Amino acid sequence: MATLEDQLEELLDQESFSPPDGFKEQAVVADAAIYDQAEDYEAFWAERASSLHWDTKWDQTLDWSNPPFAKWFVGGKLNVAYNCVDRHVEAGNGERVAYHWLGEEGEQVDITYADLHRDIQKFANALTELGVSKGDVVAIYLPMIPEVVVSMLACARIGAIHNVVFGGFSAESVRERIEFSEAKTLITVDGARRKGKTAPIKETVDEVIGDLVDTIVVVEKTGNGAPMKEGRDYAYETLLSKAAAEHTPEPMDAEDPLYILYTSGSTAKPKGILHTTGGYLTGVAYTHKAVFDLKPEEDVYWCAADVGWVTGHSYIIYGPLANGTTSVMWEGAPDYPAKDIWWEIVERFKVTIMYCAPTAIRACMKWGVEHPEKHDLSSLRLLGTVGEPINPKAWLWYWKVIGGGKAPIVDTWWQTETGAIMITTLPALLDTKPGSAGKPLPGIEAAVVDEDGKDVDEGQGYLILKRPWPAMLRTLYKEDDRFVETYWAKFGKDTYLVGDAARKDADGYFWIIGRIDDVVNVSGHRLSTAEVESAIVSHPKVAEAAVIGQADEDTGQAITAFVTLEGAVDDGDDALIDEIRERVASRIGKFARPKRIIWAGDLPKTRSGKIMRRLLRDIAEGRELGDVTTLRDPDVMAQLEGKIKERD
Ligand code: 6R9
Repeated sequence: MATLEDQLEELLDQESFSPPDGFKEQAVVADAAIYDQAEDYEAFWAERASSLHWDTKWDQTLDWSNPPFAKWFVGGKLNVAYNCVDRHVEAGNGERVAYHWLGEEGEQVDITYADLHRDIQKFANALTELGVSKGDVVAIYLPMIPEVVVSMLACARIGAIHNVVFGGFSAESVRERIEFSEAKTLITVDGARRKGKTAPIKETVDEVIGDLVDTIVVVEKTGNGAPMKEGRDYAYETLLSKAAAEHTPEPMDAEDPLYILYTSGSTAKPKGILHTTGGYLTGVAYTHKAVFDLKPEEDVYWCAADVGWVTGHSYIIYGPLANGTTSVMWEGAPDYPAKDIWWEIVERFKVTIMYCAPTAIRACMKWGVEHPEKHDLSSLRLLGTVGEPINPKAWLWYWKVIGGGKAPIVDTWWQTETGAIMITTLPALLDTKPGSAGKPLPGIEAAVVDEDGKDVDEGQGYLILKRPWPAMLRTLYKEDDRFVETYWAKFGKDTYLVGDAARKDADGYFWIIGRIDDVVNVSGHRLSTAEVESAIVSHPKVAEAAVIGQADEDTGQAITAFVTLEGAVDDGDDALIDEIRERVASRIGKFARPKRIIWAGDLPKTRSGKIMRRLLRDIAEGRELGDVTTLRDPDVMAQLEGKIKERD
């Protein structure tokens, strides 16, 4: 029998994959006419918005009279928390599980829509009592615990703007984001569990917070005796137990802010992406249902991201809840208590739809098939990825090993800024091509353009979005000028500059190449780091690779590849270097062959799993290392420096 490697190797030549038999017949979106119908995009989005509950209907679908400042569903009023929770309870679905929450030590809590309804109302009352009102910013710094859901929705219920900071960020970053957003209230936790240890979150926050906030609500989760300051700090449970049970949701204007989420830009200062109420909820509810082919009564959906990223906001919280979904929420890491925990979760809850990042898939590949093979994954019927381009080898592994070759993969391209998925394959309607995100969703117009903004029919260039869409960011919080300059200056005020390079193929499929700054120029040949990486990892012995353009006297830039090998093997030999270079030569061309290959035990990644190529460029070119504070594991850099010295 052919080994898995052989099978995957063979599949690498298969250009596209069709939905499995019978998929279309049962799909939520099964008629390709939707793409044409959505050409009248205002009417299309108005129809999607109608599936939400509006207290007052809008009088104008889109006001684009002052681009790039869009207003959607002008004059409409609605409440996000009401739409995500109350209306399901009122429809008789209160006993449906919203989240199967699983804690690191194996504790399971099934949280129903009625449970959420009860706690959110109480917490909304408690926040109001504490003086938080409509339009105030509330910072949330919580791990993956049920209280994070309640906190976000309680804010939405009273019209406060939440500013969630990913739990893996340092207290210093929290302070900075509180300062930028002028939040006066912080919701945090006494301690956060991670891989068997407890991090003293509250204590660390206290060290940097000074008198920046007036109020801190502390979820006493681990009982680690965190310090509480009289008159400023309040225990979440105590507040809840004292709060009145009923709360009337605040009817919000469609354009009232829902949240701010900070994300990195090309300068050091993070950008405060601002999302509003009606358009955002319309965008996430529709895409969640259509892209994941969601049947709320049957599916068990699991997005394995963290709520602190936009993926968590849109596809753990708002999209799924708006659709009345039953989700899984996992507190911990993918390799604790063991490397098969993800697959144990899939088996235990009979997960039908799974959504995660390519970096996680590559980690699982590296750990080996024995972990998923221990579990029954047959419930899975749809798989999704997000966050970075996925190389065909990881795609095929996900498809074959996890999906058993019967679950379509949706590779979803979008950004914090876009709020919702923009480019992907509607699973019943489009074939998938491993490595391509697919086509713009109905209602979305994307294009690849050249330096002058002219459409590139087939080829590569800047990825842009042409029409306003409901879930788009409205501005950068308190930085309107930066908003205009960053996204709308290069090609004009009706063309959103994504910041990614992409290629469009003859079938109109988009292949995301990577951030504009991840493009390498070798002897005048434009190359994407992702493209070269993909070629390198197609070698059976390679687990992961990061490619950078290193300044080179002869060729302008030359390619340096940091390569992690499969299994326990640490360093490769010269023969393997030749094989890898040959692979790249045969897949892309000789000019793309890495000049230097450096064996890396691990790669420097941000906490969201993005490889920090900037740091790799710094060490390859012998520069002082830039800021490493956002790395998941700062030690990786020291190890790599050692490796480079050894070689040079
Ligand atoms: C949702 C999210 C956005 C950037 C984006 C692009 C990269 C995201 C991708 C992808 C290729 C995909 N990206 N999804 N690249 N294929 N399916 O990740 O938001 O953290 O703001 O990152 O991530 O470069 O511009 P965010």
